[in-house]
Amino acid sequence: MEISKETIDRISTAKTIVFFTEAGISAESGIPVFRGKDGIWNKLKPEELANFNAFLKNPEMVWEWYNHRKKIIHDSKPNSAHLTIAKLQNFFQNVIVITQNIDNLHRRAGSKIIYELHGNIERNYCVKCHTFYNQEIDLSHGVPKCECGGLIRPDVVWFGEYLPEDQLNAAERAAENCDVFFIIGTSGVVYPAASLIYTAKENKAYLIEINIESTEISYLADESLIGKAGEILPEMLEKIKSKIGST
Ligand code: BV8
Ligand code: ZN
Repeated sequence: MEISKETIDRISTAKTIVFFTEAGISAESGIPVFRGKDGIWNKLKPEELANFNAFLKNPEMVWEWYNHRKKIIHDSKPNSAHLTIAKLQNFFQNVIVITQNIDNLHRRAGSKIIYELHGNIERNYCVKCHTFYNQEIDLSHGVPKCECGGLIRPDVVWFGEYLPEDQLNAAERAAENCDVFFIIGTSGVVYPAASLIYTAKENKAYLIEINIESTEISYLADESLIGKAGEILPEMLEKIKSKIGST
């Protein structure tokens, strides 16, 4: 993979590096992405699944979908892309992950600073009293209910719902104050998360896109690397290590 000298220089001299990641970074862990030929949403539309009204109308179907995804995630492992991002913490002052993924793979890979913009599939809460239920959800007795009688839902952000303010504000600050901003495995169409790319650009960060194809935001990147994140990132780490002379 041809990575420009400018890119290696910019990374090697960076103090703060942000990794903005999406479904594509988890594809090599066996977790299906949303769009594209085998995307989850080919079968069902997002509005039928990832939104609160769909949940109220048919909580069984929505829970079936999330439990299906939980099983896939439970059996998956962080791939070399997640692991390389975690390793980079040993070489740079600040390595920050901003993810739209709900699969917890960055945390399992060892990343320390992670802003989860769209929640986390391993957490659940009662829609009525907001009590958290983070043990495995058993669907054998129908839709899980709280002691107060309220429905229990996954702690993920659905379409039409606000992102967690603390995570979004922290992500904004990171995008405003970083030297290098990686955009990995996203089609860049879901907002307000995608607006962080423009924030990083305005802050004069060096933007590096890693994707298996070019996207709507490729024009913003200072370098667009076409290929699998799990292959490009480990190769990039080797080039950086030889550049900064660490063993
Ligand atoms: C909201 C959690 C305020 C649930 C998800 C402008 C401003 C604000 C809002 C909007 C706006 N325009 C439209 C909206 C509404 C909406 C939106 O953005 N719609 C889109 C579809 C146009 N946004 C919202 O509703 C957000 N909330 O705005 O609140 C508000 C409140 C009330 C009223 C009005 C406004 C909430 C959005 C969050 C939805 N929740 N996930 C769950 O996961 O179940 S979104 C979900 O879909 C993901 O989190 C992700 O964000 C998105 C999918 O995107 P991608 O990850 O990019 O997936 P995709 O398959 O498209 O792409 C994968 C990429 O990887 C591809 O490019 C592929 O080439 C690449 N790839 C594949 N393999 C690899 C690879 N790359 C590298 N290596 C590989 N191996
Ligand atoms: Zn309750």
